Amino acid sequence: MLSASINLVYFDVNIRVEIHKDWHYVRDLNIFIVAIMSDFDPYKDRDGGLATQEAKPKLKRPPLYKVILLNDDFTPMDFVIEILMDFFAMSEEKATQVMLQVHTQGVGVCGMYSKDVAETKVYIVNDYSREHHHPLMCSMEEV
Ligand code: TYC
Repeated sequence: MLSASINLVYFDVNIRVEIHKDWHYVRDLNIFIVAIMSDFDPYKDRDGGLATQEAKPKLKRPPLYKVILLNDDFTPMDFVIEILMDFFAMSEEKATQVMLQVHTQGVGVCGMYSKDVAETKVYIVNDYSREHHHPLMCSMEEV
């Protein structure tokens, strides 16, 4: 059921007009504005009662990647802790926990990142380890 309201607006305006290069004010020009406001929505139900549903935008969050460290028998524990603190912003306590997790379980998670950031972390950790002649291996996995 439609409901409607009619608004009647009346006001006087002064309009400036140019006549023969002179500006004149035209007064008492009466203006009526009639606005009909209703709840009729021309975009609503234009399909004549057929049930339709708007397609939901298919937006997916970009996948996250776990950056992981692998255990080996040669890399010094202190070096692994330093890596976790410097490249993964961990406190010394947290870095020690993660290092021990890798040492005892074989693998541990350094953090979760977008693909680009994860790839960069893996690259800098492996590069830094190689530069220091340690066999520490860092890699990534999609979550
Ligand atoms: N297992 C190594 C050792 O006993 C320590 C270590 C921990 C190495 C974690 C790698 O990702 C690693 N010195």
